[in-house]
Amino acid sequence: MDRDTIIAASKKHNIVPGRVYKYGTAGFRMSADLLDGVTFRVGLLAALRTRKLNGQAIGVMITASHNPAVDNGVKIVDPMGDMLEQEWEAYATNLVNAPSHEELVEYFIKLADTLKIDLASPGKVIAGRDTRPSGITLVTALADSLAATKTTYGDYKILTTPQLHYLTRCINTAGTPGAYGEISEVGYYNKLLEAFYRALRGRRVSGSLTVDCANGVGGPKLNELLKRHDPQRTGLQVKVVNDDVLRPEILNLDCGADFVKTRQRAPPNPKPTPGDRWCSLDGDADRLIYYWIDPEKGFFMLDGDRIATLAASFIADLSRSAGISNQLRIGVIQTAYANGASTKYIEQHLQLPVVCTPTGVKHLHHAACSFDIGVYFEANGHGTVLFSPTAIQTFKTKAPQSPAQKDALDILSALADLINQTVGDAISDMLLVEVILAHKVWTMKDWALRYQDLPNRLVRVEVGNKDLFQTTDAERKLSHPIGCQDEIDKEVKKYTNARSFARASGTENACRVYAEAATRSEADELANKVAVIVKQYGGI
Ligand code: G16
Repeated sequence: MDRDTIIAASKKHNIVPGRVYKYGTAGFRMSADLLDGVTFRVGLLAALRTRKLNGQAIGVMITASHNPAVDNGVKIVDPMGDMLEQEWEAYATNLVNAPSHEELVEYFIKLADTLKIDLASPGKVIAGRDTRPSGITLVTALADSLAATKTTYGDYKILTTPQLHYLTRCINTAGTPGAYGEISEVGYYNKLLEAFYRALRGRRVSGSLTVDCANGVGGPKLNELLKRHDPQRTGLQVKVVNDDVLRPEILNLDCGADFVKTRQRAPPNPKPTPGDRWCSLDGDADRLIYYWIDPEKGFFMLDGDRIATLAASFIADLSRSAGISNQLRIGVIQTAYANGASTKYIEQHLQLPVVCTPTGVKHLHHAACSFDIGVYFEANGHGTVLFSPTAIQTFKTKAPQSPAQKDALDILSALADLINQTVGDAISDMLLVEVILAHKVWTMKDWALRYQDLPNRLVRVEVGNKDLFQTTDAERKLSHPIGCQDEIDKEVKKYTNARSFARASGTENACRVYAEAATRSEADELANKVAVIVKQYGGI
């Protein structure tokens, strides 16, 4: 690797000075015009990471997911399709903040030396991007840095985030007993559909499903899947809406999973008809929210908590029917945003353990790995179910004692293929929900009636300096600014069954405040009061 070649390439991709860049919850995410140099430098980190891991392929995804169309972002995917190892986030931050091209290369070489990376060894990186036009230029910055570091590079062009995670794992497991699937986008659709047919085991989906794709990459990709789907075999009738990717400015605009979750209402266009089953994906198709308009009570949302409880109850029932419930530990992972009623339902009704982690799927994913079957979902609809190698082996090798046991074991096996094992995947999760509703013969109302959510409110608060807000206890409490938590606690005490917390967003320049309470007006009032406190403590 030649120092001068890297410096020359870096000079074509300057960092915007006077800013501090941080590898956050979802990598680097900001206004797209600040990202050229950042993406080049992320390429340098990926070039090191692949060599540190003996040339295994590393993924780089260019997306700003639920954020506005003018933003973009870049994040790194590790070989098994999980998020970049935490220790390396700090290296990414240091590389990106190097003040000059020369210091950048100094740090790059020093890092290789400290981590005992042989820069002459081969490396491989693959990339994908969402439909944002800025992604095209950012991919060029990435390609330049991989060329300068003599790293093999594969550009998979437009993909959903979970598809890039899938491909990364497929490449690194090809030819091994853990081979994850065919290394292509078509391979992804075929794997999902084949598992969907198997998981249904002859049950039929009833009623149509309308999918709001946030005018993002999920639209064209869902259409690709549907081209290959045989509705005669499953009964699933899908209507795709908000799938216009030709007008980039309407991405996530008044539609998509983040809009539905935060506004607690359906997208204004097109208007759902009462009784219909709807769901929304987000801008890069890794989040999923279901909803319907109850003809009597109006809009009703089934968010990540509801998907988690649905999946956990179905899988726990299946493992009992399969006679393996005492062999496998099932757990549910949530964050502080989980509705208190869902946690209570999981612990008391489903009798399953719940673990609370900080926001960010990397934290939930990690905690889920400590169970044989780990169901993890953030309330915003981002999540999946992880099956350990022991669990998968058990489904395949347990000798069934009855046709009912065989049925349950086969469905569990199919679920392990249907559910994306690398990261939350809205398209895969949607097929999972459809399978469960078909097996349970449930309408949206049946699903909604399992428990009653505590009314809640999420508020975004712009502050002078969000970094002043430091949390503890899985983000349920603020340790800094000193005094802020005491004031929040004082307010919470004034309401029935109330809970509230504040934290700095890892993807936006703002703080988030969550509040829940016994009634809608109390939840709204508490959220607004805590927002005022956060604003006061947030600096100028
Ligand atoms: C990303 C992360 C999620 C997180 C969300 C919001 O989602 O992957 O784990 O919940 O951001 O994070 P924050 O509240 O820190 O801004 P996405 O879908 O935007 O990539």
